[in-house]
Order: sequence, then C-alpha cells, then structure tokens
Amino acid sequence: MTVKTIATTPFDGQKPGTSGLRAKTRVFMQPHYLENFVQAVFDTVGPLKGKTLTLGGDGRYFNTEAIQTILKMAAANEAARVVVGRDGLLSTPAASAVIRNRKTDGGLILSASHNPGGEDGDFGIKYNIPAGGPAPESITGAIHVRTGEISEYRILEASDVNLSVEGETQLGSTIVEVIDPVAIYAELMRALFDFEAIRGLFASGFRMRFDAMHAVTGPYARAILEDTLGAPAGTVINAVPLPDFGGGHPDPNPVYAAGLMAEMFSDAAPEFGAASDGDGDRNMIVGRNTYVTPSDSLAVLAANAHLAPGYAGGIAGIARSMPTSRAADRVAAKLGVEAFATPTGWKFFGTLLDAGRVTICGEESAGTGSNHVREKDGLWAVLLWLNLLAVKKIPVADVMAEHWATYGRDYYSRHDYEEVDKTAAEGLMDDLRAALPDLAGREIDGLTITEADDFAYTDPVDGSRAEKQGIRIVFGDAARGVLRLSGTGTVGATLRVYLERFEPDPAKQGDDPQVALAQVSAAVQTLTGISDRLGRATPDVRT
Ligand code: VG1
Ligand code: CO
Repeated sequence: MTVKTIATTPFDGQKPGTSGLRAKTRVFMQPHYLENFVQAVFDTVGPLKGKTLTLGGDGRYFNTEAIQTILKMAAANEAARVVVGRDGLLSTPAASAVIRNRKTDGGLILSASHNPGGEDGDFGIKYNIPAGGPAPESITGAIHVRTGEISEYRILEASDVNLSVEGETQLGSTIVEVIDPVAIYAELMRALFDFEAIRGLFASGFRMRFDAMHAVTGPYARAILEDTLGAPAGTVINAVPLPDFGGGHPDPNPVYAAGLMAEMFSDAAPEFGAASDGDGDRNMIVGRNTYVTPSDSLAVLAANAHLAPGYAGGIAGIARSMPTSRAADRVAAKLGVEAFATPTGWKFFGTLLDAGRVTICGEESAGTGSNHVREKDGLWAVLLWLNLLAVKKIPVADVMAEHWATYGRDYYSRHDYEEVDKTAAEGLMDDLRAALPDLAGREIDGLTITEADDFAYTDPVDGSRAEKQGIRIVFGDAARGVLRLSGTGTVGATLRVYLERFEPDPAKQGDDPQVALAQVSAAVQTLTGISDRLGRATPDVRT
C-alpha cells in the first residue's frame, strides 16, 4: 500500500452553507471534488496524524464510494483510527452520539439531509467538532479558505475496506473500526426515556406510524420502536434506506410526507404519527387529525421534558432559531429559565449547550434536540413525545389544546418558494433590506409595522457575530413575518417566508393556520411583491 500525493486545483464554491457543503451528486462525483474538500478539512483541523475520526452517512447515492475515498485519505494522512458505521451508515444524531461516546476528534457526516438523493439528486458533507456538533462558522470559514488554496491531497492506494462486517481492519497505519450504527445511539435513548412506560403504552394497544421516508432512520426506528419498545411490526414504514430515497424528497413536512398525513387524517388513523428526514435529524409529529407545527412541538417538549427520566431535574434553558415561533419563549418564561434566539442552523446552539445554558433547542424546520448530543435528533423528539403521551394518557389533540390554553397559541406557517431565480430572489431581499429604515410605522393591509430589521446575532458565550440572518417585519406584539434565503439548496435560490400570529384567547385557537395567518401573509406579499418578482403565484411548500 503506497501513499499517493495527487496534484489538484481548487474548485469554486466549496463553501459550507447552513449545514455543510452541498452540491449535485454529479458535482461531488467528479475527480478531486470530494478529495479537495476532505483534504481541506484535514488541513484545517489537523494534522490528522494520531487522531481518531467518526465517519458515516445517510446512505444516499455515492455514500459508500465517498466513505471508501475518505478512509483511504484518512489513512494517507495517518489518522490513528476511523470509527465508521456498518455499510457506511450513521444518522446525523447517531454520528454526534458516536463522536461523544467514543471521544473521537470529530467526524465527517455524508448527507444532504432533506435534499433528494440519487445520481441526479444532491450530496453533501460536513465536519463535526469533537464536542459532537457541526463546526462553527470560524472553522467552516477556514475550511472554505483552504479549499481555495489547495494544491494536493494524499490518498492511500489500497483496496476497499469491507464495510458490511463489524470489526477492525488495518488500512496502512490506520485502524478502520466498523461499528453497529444503532447500538450507541439506542443505549443513549434508553438512558433518557422511560422505556417501561412507553412499552406499556404500546402494550395497551396504542398505535403509531413512523415514516422513515426510505432514509437512514429506518434501522434506528425499527430497532427502538419495534424490537425494543414492542410496537407492532409494520409500525415503521419505508424503513430500508435507499440510495435515492425511493425517488422521494426526504423532508418530513405535510407536503413531502403526504402519505403519512393522509393516513393520520383518515378514519383508520393511529393515535400517533411521525416522519424523519434523510439523515434522521428532523421529525414531523402528527396526532390523529392533528398536525403539530415544529415550533409548537418544541414548546410542548420543553414544557413536558421533566416527565422523562433524563430531564426529571428540569431544564436549564431553551434556545430556538430566530424564525421559529415564540411559543418556546413562553414556556421558558413560565419555567423561569433563559430563552435564546439564534440564527438558523444547529451550529449556533453548540456554545449554549456546551456552556450548560440551555438543555432543549429547536428549529421551525422540524429539528428538535437536547444536550444529549450536539445535533438535532428526530427519533429523540418522537421518543420524548411517546414518553409524555405514556404519562399523560391523552390524545395529541388534547395535549395541544391544553398547551394553548395555558400559554396561548402561536399560529405558525412557513411558505417556501423553491428553486426560484437566484438574481430575482437576491434582488427582492436586497430591496427589502434597503427599505428597512423607513418601514416602522407603515400600515399595510390593516397591519402596522412596529419594527423591521435584519437579524444579527452575537453569541452570548464566545462573542462571535453572525449578520444578515433573516429580515424581520414585526407587526406589534401579535404578528411577525420573517424572510430569508435558504443555505442548503443546490439549484437557484429558495425563499423562506415565516409567518406567525399570537392568539391568547382559547375560543379563537381552533382556526386553520393558513386562515389565521392570511392577513400577515397578505401584508408580507404587499410589502415585498413575491409573486410578481419571483413569478410564483403560490409557495411550493406550506408547513
Ligand atoms: C434548513 C433549515 C434549518 C436547518 C438546515 C439543516 O436550512 O431551515 O433550520 O438547520 O436546513 O437541516 P436552510 O438554510 O435551507 O433554511 V438538515 O436536516 O438539512 O441538516
Ligand atoms: Co437533516
């Protein structure tokens, strides 16, 4: 086995976005593209000599090939050990759990998460730090700089490692350790939740449907829900990870998980439904005839976390991404704990979690998690819901009604305009940004703008600063619209419009959110002219 040093030249745009570097799979498959980025990571966080890494991905097309390449590069860069999930699989939260449990010097996660997979789909890669979380912007920025100057990478000339069998293999001077991708994660879940109570719930005839969307969560959900907690076989559907996710879009929202939604709103609906995304860090929660918005789910989980053994001592604080509704803030206020609003992306929660300032974090995009790992965790959220249902013994609809009666309801919806013209979308944002200073006091469609700004964040722990993180149009205490461009897409631009309105009166909390938010939505339309400027009459997705 010989180490080869390969001459290369930089690729434009190897800039990690909201969650790692994402590009079309074919872009990643071209010679040197993946290698350049991986060597840039090693150069930035290395030297790798003597270090250990965690490695795994969501099983999408090109996953195994990329893993083999990275193993050979890690060996050529003299890593001591690489811990890799069997068949190259690790969900994002499981990778975070492995990094922490095995105390590796960080890890590489191969995923483009909710983006479609396949040869014509998307691929992605990100580096997570030794604490287990996504690298902060100081590191992703340095990696990007390195990708612009790279002139060579190192790779071992060797045959592929057998990833289908657990155990250790020598690759050059590096030990490749293939592990069960589920075990460490499943043990962690067992330590946090009352598995006896949840087992009792299923034994009492409680039915659930979990849609793994042909992505990585299938093996985890089967092992935990069916094999350990006694949910009937078939509870988990679409449970085998497929390279193209069965042609679907593994984003757990009412549009892309339409089949699950239809079942949950049918006469034959089980009591509880859930779905997860490509890499297993997101969740959608649905009760019988009841869709729970992710912002509400965060608030409900924070309010009830003490019902699970892992959080029986209470929570230190709650962090949410800025576009997430203020429902979580109301829970924090009642609990008397700190509340934080961070920019979009899990990397902004890491410092708060590490400092012990918060226990529970969440994003409106269906990501919720806690200090047990440093990623959002879809199955964790599902298990916390099951734990609270096992204790409360009431339907999801009643959980929500009780929650809103106590805290008020934050009607919430996100409208996405996907893959629109980039110049048009950036122009819309630029013009709105330029208009910001004059917006306060203006009345639009019966609503008065009280505040308008471009969200900037100073991390309360390390003082780092992030700017231009979303434009906020505030209409008094009750309503708000937020606009930002996605940082995870690979084609054109995706505009996200986040709408919310607070309703304290229980008699008025039963409306369809789209109806309740129509006035806010109209005001944002009038102000920004989205339909005309983007040439789209309606959004592609409404969550
Ligand atoms: C989206 C979500 C964001 C999430 C990110 C990564 O980012 O809005 O909340 O953290 O995806 O999630 P953006 O920039 O497209 O809005 V995942 O599940 O793709 O790792
Ligand atoms: Co994801």
